[in-house]
Amino acid sequence: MRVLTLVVSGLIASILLVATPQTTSAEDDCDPAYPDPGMCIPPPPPDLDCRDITHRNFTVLAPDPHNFDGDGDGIGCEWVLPDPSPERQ
Ligand SMILES: [Ca+2]
Repeated sequence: MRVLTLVVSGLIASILLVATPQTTSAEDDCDPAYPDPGMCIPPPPPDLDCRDITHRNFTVLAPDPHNFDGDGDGIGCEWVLPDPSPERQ
């Protein structure tokens, strides 16, 4: 009876482990089209735009699922708009 209790406890523990969301696989969700160090952009969905991320001028490989490299030169989000804040004189 003690053995059965141990087996059941083990099964319950296993089920709980499996049911617990894994947070350590975040890097596995990085899209290989954006391989620069320190970058981790997940593949769509959702489709992201440059304004949705903080990275600029990063390497983009085909097929560029987010279309960060609109002009196809292999560099993503390099068309940063000028700072709209007025210059102090
Ligand atoms: Ca580009």
